[in-house]
Amino acid sequence: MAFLKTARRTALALAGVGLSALAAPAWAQQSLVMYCGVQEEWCRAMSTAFERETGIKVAMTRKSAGEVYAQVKAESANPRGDIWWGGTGDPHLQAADEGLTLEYESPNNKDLNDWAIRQWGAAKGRTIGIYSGALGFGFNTDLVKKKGLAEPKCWADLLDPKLKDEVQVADPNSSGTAYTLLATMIQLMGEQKGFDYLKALHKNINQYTKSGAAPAKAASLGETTVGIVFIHDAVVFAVDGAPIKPVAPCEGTGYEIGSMSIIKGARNLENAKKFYDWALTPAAQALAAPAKSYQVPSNKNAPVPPQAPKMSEIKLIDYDFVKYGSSEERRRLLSKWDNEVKNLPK
Ligand code: S7P
Repeated sequence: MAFLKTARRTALALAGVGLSALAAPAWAQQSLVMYCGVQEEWCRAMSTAFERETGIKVAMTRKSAGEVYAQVKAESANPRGDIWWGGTGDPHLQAADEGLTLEYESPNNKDLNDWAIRQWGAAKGRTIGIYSGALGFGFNTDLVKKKGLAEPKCWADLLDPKLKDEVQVADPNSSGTAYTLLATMIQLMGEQKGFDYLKALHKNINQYTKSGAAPAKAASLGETTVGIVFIHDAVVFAVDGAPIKPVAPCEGTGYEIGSMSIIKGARNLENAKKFYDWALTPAAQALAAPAKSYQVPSNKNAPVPPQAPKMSEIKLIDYDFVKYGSSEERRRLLSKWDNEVKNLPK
């Protein structure tokens, strides 16, 4: 009897294995879970084009860079995402540092700009540069005129008491843009003076938003006078005719290397690699500009959108991606910002 029961259980188990073995690969071949860190329109353009070309169904979610990092970390025991595409490089580097993402060398690496490959080297192959863009701000030209203010040109100008409650930026915990601001100020001025700057700026901040690009939209709509954003995010609204002027600050500024990583434990690993290789091609990178995203692409043969701010004309700092993307440093600076800046009375 006992033998019969065991035999029946084994037969059922084998049947189960047989079914799932048949079903799983067919399903897996057709899907990809993508965590997307850029603007919704570009995320959609990428997932739709990839689906069309490969027949692989993409389940895409858009989130800010720090939020995707937090999600990938929270899910690390049971990963749900396959590919993390876009968003500032620092959280990708932090994830690489913590072993949350996978080492991969694409055959398309050979066509990429040096800065994209340096990002890959810094992450020991666990992330790659897909675009770059400089940090700055955009101001509403109508409001500046109406308030009788001089046009802001420098980071120092944003501390003007006349701009009290007139500057908007995101929260660096959720936003890669705002973390880039934090790391930029420290690299420009040193840690003490950088934090002093952020504390003084706090007096003029009307809101710390969740998403990094939101202050550009608010400035274009006249909901804030100044929005600190990546310059290309302000250009989007200027190109559309909104009264916003993008500025590359006179003291110099930091920049991002927008990145892509394969999530460790990806259930659809082969599809993630397919997406990764495809996302590095000139054709895939050319999808940015029609989706109103004006970053500089990492593939040397991809067209640079004419609207993209000219990196060679901007005074860029020598941004230390390894240091500011390291797990320890990013965690330390975010907690210092929470303790010393965010909750300061105004
Ligand atoms: O809008 C495009 C872009 O600025 O968004 C990414 C970035 O992570 C901003 O979003 P969050 O600040 O909300 O994280 C940039 O990589 C990209 O250039």
